Amino acid sequence: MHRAHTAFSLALSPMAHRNFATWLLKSGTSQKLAKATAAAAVRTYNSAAAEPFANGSTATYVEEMYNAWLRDPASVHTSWDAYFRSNTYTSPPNLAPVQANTLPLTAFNLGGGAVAGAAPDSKTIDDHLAVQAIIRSYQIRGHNIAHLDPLEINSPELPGNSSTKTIYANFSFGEQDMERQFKLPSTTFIGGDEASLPLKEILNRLENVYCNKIGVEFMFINSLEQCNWIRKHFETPGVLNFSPEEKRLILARLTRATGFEAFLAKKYSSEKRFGLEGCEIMIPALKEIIDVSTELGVESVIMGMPHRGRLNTLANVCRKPLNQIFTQFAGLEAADDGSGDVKYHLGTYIERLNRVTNKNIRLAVVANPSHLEAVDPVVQGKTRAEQFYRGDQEGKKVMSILIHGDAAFCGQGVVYETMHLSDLPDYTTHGTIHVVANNQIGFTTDPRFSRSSPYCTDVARVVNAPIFHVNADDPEAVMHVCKVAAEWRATFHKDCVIDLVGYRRNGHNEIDEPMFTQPLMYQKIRKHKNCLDLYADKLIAEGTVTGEEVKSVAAKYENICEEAFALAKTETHVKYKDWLDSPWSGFFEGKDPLKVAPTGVKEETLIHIGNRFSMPPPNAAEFVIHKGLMRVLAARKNMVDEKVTDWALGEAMAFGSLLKEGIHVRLSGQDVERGTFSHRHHVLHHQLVDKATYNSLQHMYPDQAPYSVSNSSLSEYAVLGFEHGYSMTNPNALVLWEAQFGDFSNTAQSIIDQFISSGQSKWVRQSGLVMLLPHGMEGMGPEHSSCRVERFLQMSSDDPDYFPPESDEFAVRQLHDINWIVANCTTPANLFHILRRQIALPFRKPLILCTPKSLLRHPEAKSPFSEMSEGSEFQRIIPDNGPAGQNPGSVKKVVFCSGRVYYDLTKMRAEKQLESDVAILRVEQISPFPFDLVKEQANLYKNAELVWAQEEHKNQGSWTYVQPRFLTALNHSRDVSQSDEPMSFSKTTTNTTTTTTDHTNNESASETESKPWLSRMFASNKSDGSTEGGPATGDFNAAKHFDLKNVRHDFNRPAGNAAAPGARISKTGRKISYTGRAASASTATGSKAQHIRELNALLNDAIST
Ligand SMILES: Cc1ncc(C[n+]2csc(CCOP(=O)(O)OP(=O)(O)O)c2C)c(N)n1
Ligand SMILES: [Mg+2]
Repeated sequence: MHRAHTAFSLALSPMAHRNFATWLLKSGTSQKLAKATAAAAVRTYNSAAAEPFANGSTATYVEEMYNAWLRDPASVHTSWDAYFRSNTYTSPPNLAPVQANTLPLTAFNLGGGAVAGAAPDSKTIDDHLAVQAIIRSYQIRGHNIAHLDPLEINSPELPGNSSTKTIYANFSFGEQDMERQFKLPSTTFIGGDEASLPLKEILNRLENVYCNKIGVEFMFINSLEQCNWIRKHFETPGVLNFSPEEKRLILARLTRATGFEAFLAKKYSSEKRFGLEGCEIMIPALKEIIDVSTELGVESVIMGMPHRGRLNTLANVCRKPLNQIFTQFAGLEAADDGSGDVKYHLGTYIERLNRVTNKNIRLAVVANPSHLEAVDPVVQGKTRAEQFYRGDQEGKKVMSILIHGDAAFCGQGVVYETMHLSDLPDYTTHGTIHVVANNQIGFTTDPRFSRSSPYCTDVARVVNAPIFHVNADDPEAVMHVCKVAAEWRATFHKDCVIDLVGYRRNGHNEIDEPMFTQPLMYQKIRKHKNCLDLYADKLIAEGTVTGEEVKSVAAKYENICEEAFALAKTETHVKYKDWLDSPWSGFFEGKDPLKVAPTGVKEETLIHIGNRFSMPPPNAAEFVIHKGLMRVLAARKNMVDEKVTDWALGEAMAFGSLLKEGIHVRLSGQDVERGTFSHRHHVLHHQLVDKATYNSLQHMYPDQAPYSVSNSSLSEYAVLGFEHGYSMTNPNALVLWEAQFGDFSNTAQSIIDQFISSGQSKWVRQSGLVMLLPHGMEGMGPEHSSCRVERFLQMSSDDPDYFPPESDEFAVRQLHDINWIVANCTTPANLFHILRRQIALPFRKPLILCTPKSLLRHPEAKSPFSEMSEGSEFQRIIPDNGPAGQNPGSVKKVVFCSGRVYYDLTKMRAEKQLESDVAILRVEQISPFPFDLVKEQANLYKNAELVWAQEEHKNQGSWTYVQPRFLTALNHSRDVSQSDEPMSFSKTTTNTTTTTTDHTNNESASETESKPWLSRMFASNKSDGSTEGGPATGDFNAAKHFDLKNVRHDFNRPAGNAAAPGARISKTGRKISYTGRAASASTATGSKAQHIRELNALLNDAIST
């Protein structure tokens, strides 16, 4: 199209006019060709470009001509010029034949009346070109008219008519031409061993291949090799022939898929299960993909999928024990901790023998939230990690399959973002097979209102993935497509899409009424036989199976279900662990669950890493480094000599020491290799040689673990999800994602909310992922300032009113119990320790780390090696070590703060010469809140006023999180509780006996009974004295007491003066006041002057006594 347009827009040269005036005036192609051949007869040129049209028979040659003509129309033979001007030529270069077609032109004479060996007449050439164009037209547009829709709502009325119109409207062949023999071009495989076929047969075969139940969309692919591969796999005669055994296997699998849904419908008629009815073929389809892939060497398949057909997939693809699945319907109490999740979200991991290939296979279905498609990048990250740990560099052993709903696949942007990772060196999983369970509806909305693209799969075109549309009512067509998809992936290691076009027999879920919104569609569906019956009828009719066999296979499966159902009834509890998608075998076993390994390292290790990190590549003489970087390296070396570290060096020390200990480190995000703020420089670039780089952290020790640092695509959602998935695979790795600026992390909010903050609670799955979020109000305007730490803190699950029992294990116990860690470190040493602590912990928790911008180069934000060497550790609170700290009794004011504002505060304190009067304490680990240390410090400064100072606005930053926790810490007691359960990581629990997701007031008595928290709320006061002023510390469970009196008290408690800075007065009189900016809708002001004015005001307020 583009080419044609270019051709037309070229101005005709006068020369061209002279030579081709007659040509252009005539309309028929044969006339044009006649002229062209005539011209060829009288002119001879040496160069290829000067050769006439009729001599050029290879596509590459034609392409050459075309390019030459584009550059200068006069440079080619006049006949070529005329041909290109006629706009007949549209073929892109990728569609030229693979090998040179050396066919002499005389070969076109195939009994069309011409004398053998003689030059063909122009009509013969013309007709052959027309046939070629028709073949190509089928390949390009056949899918548009293929019979893809089982309901025939969107199918063409008559294939003949449609083909004529869509495929070859521009070419006219009559009945008399149908028996004519045509030479087949090398761009088609329909002939098999035949070099030529009668036109009728050509059209028949093309019609069958491209316009029947399969629609292949592939001609947009930029690779000729790939296009030919696809043509071959669909066009070769006989590809759709199945043996009777294969047919029986398909039937058996379809029977199970259908039987499973029917069994659930019978036993749990009022339960939501998001059945697959209308697209049951997806189960045999997945099995076929797995069979073929296993045969081709794959040993592990990681799948991501939404609600639809999930239980069926677990049962019949993964072969998860049916009784475990049925137990999920029983509404049993969980045997393990956590909130759990609904049954159609849970993950699984199974290792089993593939009976078809007789090879062992591992299948994982990754747990996923309701948020459609959010699991896609997570699956990719997990797959990538598994490939990495197995040394599977080409994805031959581990692969991913992503299953999508039609509406979500085209509607959710993360699909596009994930697709764009597919070919990036550090993110590729070497080909994903996407399967769309296309039921032609999303909830109540049909495609006419839910997408602007013709297909729901068009997003895949951007990465040149072939798309195989197939009618889900034709099991054999589906199996063929799946086989090709698996072979495609194994051959090219690129994504491809299977679009299973089916329908949805019921409503969105089994309780929904679809006739409300899609009456006509559902009238059709009601009359439509299901796929199993259609296929069984077909196989019976052709004699492959008998009716009795069909019935007996179905009955056998029903028996299996009944047995499992009986077994499920004997279960008393569900176990979330049975649903774990990423077991870490050996990680937890034999470990003291509360013992943290030391994070300090030998000084010589620091020196070694520091020296390596500041060295140019070993072949420095040839490797030309930028002068500015030479200075950076020299400055690093100076620091190492002086035994101090800045931020970048501290981070490198953490990475380097972990790598030394065999811990794989992976840092990913936008521009992380250099670092947004040009401070990191992990990858040195040869200034003269493209792609020649050096990464010193990969060369610290000969036996170190691998280090990978990767600039990512400009996506937060997909890349954060990817790294989360990566972190799930192996606990012995430090996986970090860095936001360019912290605020951009909100485009990945679903990953944060649905996976990172709540994954452990919902799916008993841990992750030690680190999110590095540049944060700090530095006058850069509303964006680029705040990572919105308040949001992360709001999702922290430590109870503000509960002071856990004090013991030596206080800190680690808190970490163990919380959902994630939120910190804002002010020193490189603390950064070093907190990163190392991620691995030193005997469990894994995500770490949300606010990171600095200006502090990266701040002369005071440096740490001596002594703070990182053996015996040192992470400091949750950094006390005041100056004059105030040394003489706490006389301190008038204690300023608690977190993050970079500390340096502004100390500067202001020095300016005011209040070093002895004002103590400044840094809360480095904000969550879980260091109750014990806050209490200890507050007690130390007995007479001082306590202030929380923050640079963020009052409704932002840490204030709303720390305020109630300060009160609890200062009183050293539990204040007033709203719940007798500790706070939870995930919003609701899903086990039907413990909670409800329906927040209506229609609580029946039985509901009250089934919800302990609710019944306790209305129970009589059974106070054991642990309410107001109750036990300061003690047993966690005892301290969870709760009664109505407390609730009332809490509801009625004055909320404090929100407008004025300050003050919730605690019961013992100790209070913490707020100093800082007023609440605001925006994160920062756009004006630098205003920023400075506000900052000065808050510093003054905070420091003045
Ligand atoms: C991000 C997101 N938005 C909205 C929803 C609510 N929702 C659940 S299923 C559904 C329809 C999905 O349609 P489709 O992708 O075609 O899958 P189907 O249910 O038809 O299998 C919607 C809108 C959701 N789960 N996730
Ligand atoms: Mg749908």
